[in-house]
Amino acid sequence: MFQVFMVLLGVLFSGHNETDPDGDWSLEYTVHEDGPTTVYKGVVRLFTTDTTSPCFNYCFDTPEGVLSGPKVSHTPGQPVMPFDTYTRGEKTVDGLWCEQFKDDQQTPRYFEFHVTRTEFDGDDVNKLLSQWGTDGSWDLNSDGVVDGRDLALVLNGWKT
Ligand SMILES: [Ca+2]
Repeated sequence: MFQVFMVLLGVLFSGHNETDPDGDWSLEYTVHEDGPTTVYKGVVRLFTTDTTSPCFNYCFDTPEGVLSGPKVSHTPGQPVMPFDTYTRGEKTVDGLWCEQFKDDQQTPRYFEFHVTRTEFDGDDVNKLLSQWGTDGSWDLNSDGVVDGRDLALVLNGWKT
């Protein structure tokens, strides 16, 4: 029973730990579903074990959809990706961060990005209606309320 619970928990809220084979970086992040949106949140650390100019480069696998970020941040609605660059592919997000270290310091960088589906079905309408009038996860156009405008977006993205 406990194992079943842990498996379920793993599906709903999965934690990931990755390290670079060369020891340049470590990456910890979680992935969870919030309505039509998948939320990726974590931290990257660079290390100077073997080099004074370590590089982080990692490709996240994601669903198809629109890339965005948390509503509350320095740049509301935009991905929080404090790296040198990041690239959105069809089903990936690729981050790159290189740093020159004078000594053995390491400054962690925290990131968060969201991927929101653009294809919907009947189940989604029910979920949207259950959040009607709130500022829930089905506020697809990010105007602060789940209403007819969001329903229109769901109908626009109807899976055929
Ligand atoms: Ca809305």
